[in-house]
Amino acid sequence: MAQKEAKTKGKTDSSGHKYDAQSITVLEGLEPVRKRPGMYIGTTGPDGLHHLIWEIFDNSRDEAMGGFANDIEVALLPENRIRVVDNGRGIPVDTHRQTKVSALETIMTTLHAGGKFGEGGYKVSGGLHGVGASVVNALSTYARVEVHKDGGVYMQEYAQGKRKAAVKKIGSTKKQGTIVTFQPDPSIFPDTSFDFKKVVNHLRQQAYLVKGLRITVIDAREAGKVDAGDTFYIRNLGLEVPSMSFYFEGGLMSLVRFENQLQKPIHKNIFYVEKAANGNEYETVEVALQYVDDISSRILPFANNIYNAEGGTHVTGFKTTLTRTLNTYARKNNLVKESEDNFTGEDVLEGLTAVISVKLREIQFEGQTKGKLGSMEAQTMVAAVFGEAFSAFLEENPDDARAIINKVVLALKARKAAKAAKDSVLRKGALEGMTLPGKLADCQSKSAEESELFIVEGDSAGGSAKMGRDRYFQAILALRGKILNIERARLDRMLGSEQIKNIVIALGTAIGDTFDLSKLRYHKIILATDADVDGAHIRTLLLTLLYRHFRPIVEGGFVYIAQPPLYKIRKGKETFYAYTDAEKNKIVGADISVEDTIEENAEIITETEEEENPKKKSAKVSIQRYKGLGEMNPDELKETTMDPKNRILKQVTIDDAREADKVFDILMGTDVPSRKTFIQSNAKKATLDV
Ligand code: 1YM
Repeated sequence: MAQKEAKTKGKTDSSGHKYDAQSITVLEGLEPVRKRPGMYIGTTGPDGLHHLIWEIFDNSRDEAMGGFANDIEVALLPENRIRVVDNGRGIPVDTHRQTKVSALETIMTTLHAGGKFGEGGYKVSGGLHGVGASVVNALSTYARVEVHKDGGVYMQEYAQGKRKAAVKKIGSTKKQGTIVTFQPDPSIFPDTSFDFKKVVNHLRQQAYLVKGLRITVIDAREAGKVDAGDTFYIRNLGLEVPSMSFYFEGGLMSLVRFENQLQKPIHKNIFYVEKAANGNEYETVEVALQYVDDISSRILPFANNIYNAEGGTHVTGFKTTLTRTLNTYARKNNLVKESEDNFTGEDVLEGLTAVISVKLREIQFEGQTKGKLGSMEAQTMVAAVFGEAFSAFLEENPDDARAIINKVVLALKARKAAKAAKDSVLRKGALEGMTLPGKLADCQSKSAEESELFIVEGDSAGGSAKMGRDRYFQAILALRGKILNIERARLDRMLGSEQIKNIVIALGTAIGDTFDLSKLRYHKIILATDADVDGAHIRTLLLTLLYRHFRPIVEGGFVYIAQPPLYKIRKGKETFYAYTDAEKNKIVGADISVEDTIEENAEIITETEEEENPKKKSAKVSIQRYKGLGEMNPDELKETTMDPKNRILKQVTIDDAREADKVFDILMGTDVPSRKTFIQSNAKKATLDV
């Protein structure tokens, strides 16, 4: 049963910041977490699963931000276990006055327990952070905490959030720190397998946010049984497994440099400021920025080290201050004519890479996801700290300043020219024409909520899709692949292309200043391209188009990628479709290898007869690999890719689209070396796939 105790407002002890078990407040059992996991971690999908790591990691990171730790290791272990280690003070193990149990146990087994929220604490908190360990514990089949503190090693184990026994002293140590191991509960998470790349990307970002903190990520899942034994850091076991270590002296400045590594900076010095605001060392503003030769902008905002995908008050403060400061500087130094218009917010953003990180004691987010910062004081803090430092930067670095102003002036001119051009296009009615493109096989429903638009590569797949669709709610727009060759045309020029125009008209939202999300004609835009290099190019182009010109459609979650099967497998009388190689192997039986016998155009790749494989009963298996959507007949396409009952759709996130935008730049861009490596490494991948 959930046991609730009276909330005893945490009284800080006289020293003002030393916390012990007594400062923990508000206790509640963990049942609610297992009943409604979504309330605590957002979702039980991949994001929620990875959130478990972030929660434990955050406690280590907070310890580092307090100046008590500088070395964190996160290891992915066999059986989807995670092990997080830090060299901080170690979670307190002394006994709690109210509960008569150790602080460690309280933190691990009760909700809302945490000693970090009273006054005088060193840390800033993102709301739930620091209380997350119990949530992770509740959602794990197994968890174990080992604390090295004051010469002793203390240990406690748990199952589904319940302790197995009291905290035990299991040895002595010269080390100091905390080791948390946990195994997510498969009855809560449909898929408990972690994505190493996702973990690496998140932790790299965190390393930028905490200067001087070393973060190591290790993928030891393939290492056989990992017995850490007395080992504190797994990396000391000398396993031959993938691992990465991040350590950035430069903090956000390093992050801007990283973000710009494939870009061409237009000025040399990266602007950087880190300063306490309000004369309060717990409330800080940190900003780094650099302009590159590009039209899109990349702003990465963080509040208390939490990434805010939807921005918020800190971003507002930043943008208005950036615009004001650049206008003031340009006028003061006669870099623009007096008669010229002021730069707008849009002009000063072109080509900008900026990272904004604020730390606040009390933090408010809008919505549950922490995607948007709501704290009003962040706006004034950023305006004050950034405004002063950026003016000084411009004064002290006149070469950088001139390059930036020139770029912004160019953006202003381009904006005016584009507007004039668009106005004339609109006058000609090119986009407004009521007539939908002939290429579009529209659906009957007029309700956007239930309507879907399949953008299909190639006329032959388009034909199959038209025959296989449910014409009540599914519309088909077939693209002729070659014209969309992205190596040929720049995106801006492509807006003049017939094909792109068809997409724009089909979407119904118009483009640019007249864009109106409420006019979107389909709430599912489904990209169906082939699983080959050309298909990937076309998908990149479409995502880039959507990212640059229809971002709200992506942000609204209206864009999907169809996942056609890779193989059709006949096994006796049954037919299976496999969407991945792993699935194919599972269906076929792992002992049958077909890889070696693939022929370029062979439909049936292999047949395994009983004689060849006597151990297998009735192993007559035929495998057909689909090279493109056009190879499927209408029924197959309907059954596997279009019918909501069976199909798999991948929802495109803004991160996916941003990634595509980057890839597009590499494919199109002026940076020949990275284009070369990109194409080479992907060519390799492409041949591996076949
Ligand atoms: C691998 C996970 O949880 N490290 C960690 C957690 C704590 C401390 C140190 C800590 C904090 C404080 C004092 C304090 C936590 N302590 C608490 C509580 N690593 C990991 N390292 N002493 C140690 O906040 O003042 C919650 S988390 F509540 F006990 F203070």
